[in-house]
Amino acid sequence: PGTVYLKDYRQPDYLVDSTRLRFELEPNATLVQSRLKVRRNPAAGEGLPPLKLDGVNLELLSVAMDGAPLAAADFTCHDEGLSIPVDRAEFTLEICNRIDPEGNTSLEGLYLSNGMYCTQCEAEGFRKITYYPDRPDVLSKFTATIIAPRDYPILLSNGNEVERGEIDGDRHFVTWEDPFAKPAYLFALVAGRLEKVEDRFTTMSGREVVLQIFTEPKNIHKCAHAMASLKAAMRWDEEVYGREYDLDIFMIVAVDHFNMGAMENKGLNIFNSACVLASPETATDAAFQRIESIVAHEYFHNWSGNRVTCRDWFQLSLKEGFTVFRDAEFSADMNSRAVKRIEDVSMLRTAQFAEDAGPMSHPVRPDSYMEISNFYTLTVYEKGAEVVRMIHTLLGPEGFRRGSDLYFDRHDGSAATCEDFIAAMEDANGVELQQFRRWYSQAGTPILEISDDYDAKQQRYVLTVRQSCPPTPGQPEKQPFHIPLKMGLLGADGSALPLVAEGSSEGEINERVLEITEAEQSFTFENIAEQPLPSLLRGFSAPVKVRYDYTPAQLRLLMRADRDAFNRWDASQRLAFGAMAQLQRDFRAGIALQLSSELVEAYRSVLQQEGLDPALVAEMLTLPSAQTLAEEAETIDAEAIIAARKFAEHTLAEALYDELLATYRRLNHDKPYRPVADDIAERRLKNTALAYLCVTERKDALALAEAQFVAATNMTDSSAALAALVNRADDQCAEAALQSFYERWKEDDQVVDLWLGLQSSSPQRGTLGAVRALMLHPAFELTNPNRVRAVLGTFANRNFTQFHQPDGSGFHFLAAQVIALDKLNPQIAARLVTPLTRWKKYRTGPREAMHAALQSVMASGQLSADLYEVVSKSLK
Ligand code: HT7
Ligand code: ZN
Repeated sequence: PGTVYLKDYRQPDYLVDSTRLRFELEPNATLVQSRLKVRRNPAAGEGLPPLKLDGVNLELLSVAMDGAPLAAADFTCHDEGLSIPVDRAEFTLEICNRIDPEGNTSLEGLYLSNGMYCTQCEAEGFRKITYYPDRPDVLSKFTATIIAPRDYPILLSNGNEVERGEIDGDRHFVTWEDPFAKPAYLFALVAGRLEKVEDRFTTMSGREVVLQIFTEPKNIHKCAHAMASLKAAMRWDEEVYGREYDLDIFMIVAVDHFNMGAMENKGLNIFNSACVLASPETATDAAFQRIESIVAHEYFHNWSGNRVTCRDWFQLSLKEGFTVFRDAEFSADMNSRAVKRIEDVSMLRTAQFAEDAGPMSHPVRPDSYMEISNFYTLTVYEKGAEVVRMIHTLLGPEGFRRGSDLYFDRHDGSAATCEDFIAAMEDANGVELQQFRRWYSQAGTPILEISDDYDAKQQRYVLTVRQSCPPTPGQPEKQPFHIPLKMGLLGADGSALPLVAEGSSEGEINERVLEITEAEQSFTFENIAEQPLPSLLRGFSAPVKVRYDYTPAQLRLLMRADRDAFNRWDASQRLAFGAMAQLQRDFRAGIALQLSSELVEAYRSVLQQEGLDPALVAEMLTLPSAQTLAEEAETIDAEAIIAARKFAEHTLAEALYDELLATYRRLNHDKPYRPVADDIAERRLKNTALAYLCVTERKDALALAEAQFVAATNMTDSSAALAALVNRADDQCAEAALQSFYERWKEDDQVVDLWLGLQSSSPQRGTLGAVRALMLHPAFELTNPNRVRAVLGTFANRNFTQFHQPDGSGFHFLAAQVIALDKLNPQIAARLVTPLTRWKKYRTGPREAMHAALQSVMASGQLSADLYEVVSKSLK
C-alpha cells in the first residue's frame, strides 16, 4: 500500500453541489443510484482534468454524463475507482452500482448488523457504497431515497424526511433531504425493525427539536439515560459555547456490530449499542458515565466536526481533539471534576504515552499515513484534547470562548485546518502562538526535569526547568515546546504560600501558570518566608512527564494538603511508583520483598481522613496498573511487575484490613440506584475496599462478596462482587457465581460482554486455555467487535499476568487471532495487534518471543493495508 503525505495536499479538481442517492436494499445485491451535480473547482487551476472518483468493492452497472450513457471505453475503472475524461465545466453524472451488505464484515460502508442495515462512512467508507470524491473537503447537499421491503419499517437518513410512500405493494420508500452541505463521511443510512423513544428539546432561540433514539425492541427500556444525557449536552453547548442545534430532528440509532464507539453523522448519529444502552440492572456506573460522555461527544461534533469539518484527514484532531476536550469539560461539569481528570490522565499516561514512545508514534497532526483508520489514535484524540486544553489554560475561559466563537464564525459551512483553529485563537485574543504550534507537528512526550533552590537569607526561591523530548520515528531532534506549567508552593504545615514572581505587578496569588518556552529556564519567586514544597503541573496542565526528586515525606504532605485535588492523587501515585520500583528491583535481586511503610501509612491516612470525596479516596488507594508501571519502565520486566504489584496489593490488604472493612461497612447501605456523582463515588470506594478485602482470601471477606453478589440490585455492585469472587475465591465458588450470572443475563449483549471480559481479564482464571474456551462459547462471534474486544482485547491489554506468560504462548495466540481477524475486519485486527508492537521495550526473553509472534503475522500472507502498516512499522 502507498503512503499519503500532508505536504501533497491539493484542492479538489471538482466540486459536487448536490448528491441524490437512491438505494434499493437487498442483503446481497443492493442497488445504488447516484445523481451528482458536478462543477469544476475554480480555485483548483486551469483546464479540465479527468474526474477521479473513489470506489472500492463495487460492481459498476452504468455511468451517464448529462443523460448520455458512457461506454466502457469512455472511462477507466480500476480497483480504487473511476477516472472519467471531462469536456465541460459543469455536468450531471449518473452512476448505478451494486453492493453486498451481507458479505461486508469490515463494518465500513453499508453492512448488515443483526438484520439491520447501517452505514459507517468515516473515514473512507463512502467509497464502499458508490463512486464518489470521498474526501472531507468536498461538501455537497445530499438527498437520499431508501426503498426496502415493508418488513423494514424504519428507513432513516440525514436531515428531514420529505416524502414517503408505497412501491408495488410489498415495498415502501422514504426520502430524506439534508439542507446542510456535508462531506460524504457524514452520510448515514439505517433500515430495520426498530422501535424508538422520543422526547423534545427547546433550543435557546425557542425552536423545538424532536429527539429520537432507535433500538431493537428488546432494548427499548435502556434508552432513558442516553436521552437525558443528550438533553444535558444540548443545553451545555448552548451555555458554554453558544452553539445551538440546527435541524428539527436529531436521531440516534443503536447498532450491535460497530468498529468504534459511535459516529456523528449529520442528524443521525449511529452508536455502538454498548455506548448508548443502559439500565441500572445491566450497566455499571462506568458504563453510565461512558454513555453520557459519548452521547455528548457525538452531539458536540454537530459544530466541531460537521458545521466546521476537516480539510483532509491529517487535520483529524481539529475535530476530535477539540471535541474530546469539549466532552471532558462537559463530564467534569456533570460529575466530579477532579475524578474525571484523574481518569483521563491515567489513561493518557498509560496508553497514549506508550503510543508516543512506540513504533507508531506520530504528531497530533500526522505528516503521513498508509491507512487513515490507523490514525484514530489516542494521540489524535486524547493528546489532541490536551493541546486544546493548554490553549484554554493559556488564554483563560473567556479568551478561549472568544477564539472558538471566531473559529466557528469564520469557518462555518467549510472544511478547515488545525492552523485555522490556532489562528482564530490568536486573532480573537491578540496573542501569538507560533511556538505553541509545535504541539501539532512534533511527536513524543516531553520530559521536564525540575530542580529548585531556596535562599533563606534572601527569601528567594528559584525553580529551574529543563525540557527535552525523546526522538520518535522520523523526528530525531525536537525544538522546545511552549508548555503551561501550573504550580503552587506549600509551607511545611501544608498551607499555600503566596507567590510573587520577580518583577510581577500581580498581587498575592497562590497559583501561577509558568510558561516554559526554552530548553532551560528559571523562575524566581520573592518573599518566600520558608523552604517551600512545590506542587507542580497542577491539574496536569500539559501532557508531559515531570521529574522532581520528592521524598516520601514530601509526597505525603502533598497527598494530605495540596489544594489541587489532582496533585493530591498524583502524589499518591508517585509514592506508589517509588515503592513498586523498589519491589521490582528486589525481586530481580532475589531479596525478600518488603513494602515501604510510608506507602502503607499514607494509605491508612487516606482511609482515615475525614471529608474527602470517596471517589478521590478510591483513586488514591488504587495502585498504578501493571500497564502503567510498564509504560514508566526503561525496560519492561513483566515478571517483576507482576510480582511487585501482587505483593504490594497483598501487603496493603492485610495491613489495612480493619480500616478497609470499616469503610466497606460504612458505605454498604441499601439505596435506590442513581447514576449521580455522589452515589457513584460511594459505590466506587465501597467496591475498591471489597476488592482489597478479598485479596486476603479470608473467609469473612469472600462472604461479604458473596452476600453482595446475591443481594445486589444494580450491575455496579453485582459485577464488582463477581470480579472479587472470580479473582480470589476457590474455583467452585467462582464457577457457581459465573454460571448463575450467565444464566440470568445471557440474553443481554452488554452484560454478556462484561461477563466475558471479567473472565479474560482475571489473572487467576483468564488463562490461555480459559480464553480459548471463551472463544468457543456460543456467545462469542469473531465478526462482532464488542465480543472480540471483550475476550481478546481484554486478555492482551488487561490481563498482564496471563498474556505475559514466560513461554510466549500468549503472544503467539494473539498473533494467530489477528491473522484470522484480518480476513474479516482489518480495522479491528490492526488495533488488536498493538500489544505486540511494543516488543522492543521488553527484556530479553519476552522481547524475542513478541518479535517472533509479530513476524509470524507478517509472514502469514497477504495482509490488509491496515494491518500491514502497523506490523511493518513495528518490525523496523
Ligand atoms: N468520528 C467518529 C470516528 C469513527 C470511526 C473511524 C474509523 C472507523 C470507524 C469509525 N466509527 C466512528 C467517532 C468519533 O470520534 O466521534
Ligand atoms: Zn469524535
